[in-house]
Amino acid sequence: MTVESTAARKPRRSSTKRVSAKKAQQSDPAQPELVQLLTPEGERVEHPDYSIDLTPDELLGLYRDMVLTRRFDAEATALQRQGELGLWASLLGQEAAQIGSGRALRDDDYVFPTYREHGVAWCRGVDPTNLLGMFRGVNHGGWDPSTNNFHLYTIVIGSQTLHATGYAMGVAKDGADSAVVAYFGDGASSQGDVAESFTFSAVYNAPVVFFCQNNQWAISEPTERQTRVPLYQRAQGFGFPGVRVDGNDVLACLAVTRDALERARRGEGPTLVEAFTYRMGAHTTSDDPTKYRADEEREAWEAKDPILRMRTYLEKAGLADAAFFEELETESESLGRRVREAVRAMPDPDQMAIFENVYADGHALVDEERAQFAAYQASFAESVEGK
Ligand SMILES: Cc1ncc(C[n+]2csc(CCOP(=O)(O)OP(=O)(O)O)c2C)c(N)n1
Ligand SMILES: [Mg+2]
Repeated sequence: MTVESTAARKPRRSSTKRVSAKKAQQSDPAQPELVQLLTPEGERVEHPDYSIDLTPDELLGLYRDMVLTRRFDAEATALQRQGELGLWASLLGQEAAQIGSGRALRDDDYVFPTYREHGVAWCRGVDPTNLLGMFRGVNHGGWDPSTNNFHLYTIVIGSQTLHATGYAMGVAKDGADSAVVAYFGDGASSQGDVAESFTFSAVYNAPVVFFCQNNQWAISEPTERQTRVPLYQRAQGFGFPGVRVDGNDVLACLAVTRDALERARRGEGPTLVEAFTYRMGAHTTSDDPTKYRADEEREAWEAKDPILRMRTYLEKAGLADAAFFEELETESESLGRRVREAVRAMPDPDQMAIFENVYADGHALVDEERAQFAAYQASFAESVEGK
């Protein structure tokens, strides 16, 4: 397939429920390109190109996923403040983007995350306690990527988009119909690696979905320092479709990601999804956002909270009663307790273990460094004995 044949084609979902573009309620006239199925007020709206039809249990499940992910994230932030973790990168505010896209995946799909994809990890079945070892400094990752098709967290900004592209090219060569998702941020979109992965995936028609969480900030740099055009429009120049979705709307994120994954499975190549969202907390626990952004901005986004709007919708639709929310609260608290206890019980690693798994086989430089470190450690024992 040529690049031209995939160029700027807007993905469409075959659905009997589709309503005409004119009839569709556009809840945010200021952003007509934003795909939305649930307004900030919790009102269900239709979109001409994307529809979704979920059972009550599936809707409750999405809400539960978001609540438990937020609870886990809050516990991790508290554990860092108590000195139990060295660092934490909170996903606060991005629950809908991650749960919506994460629940669109099939088991055989493969995910390449950044360091903030705790909600996607949850959807992949990675035990949350396993995410914390790296942030406590007791291991290099904490889970086997092949068990849940969820790669290790990647700190080198944008590099995972290249890994995802290469992996997706391999999937296509195998003749499989699974797809790959590369998560990255608005700041990462300025990296050369991301531009290269866009080019390669387009010309090789790789089954990859580029899922950009535009949370408006790259540490202290706002999105206007990354781009002059809306990020989703970048895809057009590379010859594949881009779509901007309300990243605080779990239903729209699910529908749009599903559509992009199906497109990839059909052999129609990559899609860029820009989930328009907001980082409600600090970049990491080492950051103080009050130094560079106004409180009013955060307050405006609080009104668009992804969990609150889903709760309003569930209540209004009569899908959840007080007992449901109470049970979930109890479940959240026990998750928090389990995570806290698991982190505190994590054993310190053998100090020499840091040299393991650097390379698959032996390496002269690593051997040299291991020997130097062993001698350094031994020097303490000698000086204690010599006294
Ligand atoms: C190649 C590289 N350059 C710089 C950094 C330092 N750094 C860590 S996070 C970050 C900002 C990333 O912003 P964005 O892509 O928007 O993701 P977010 O943290 O907002 O989720 C930077 C510059 C890094 N980790 N890797
Ligand atoms: Mg960002």
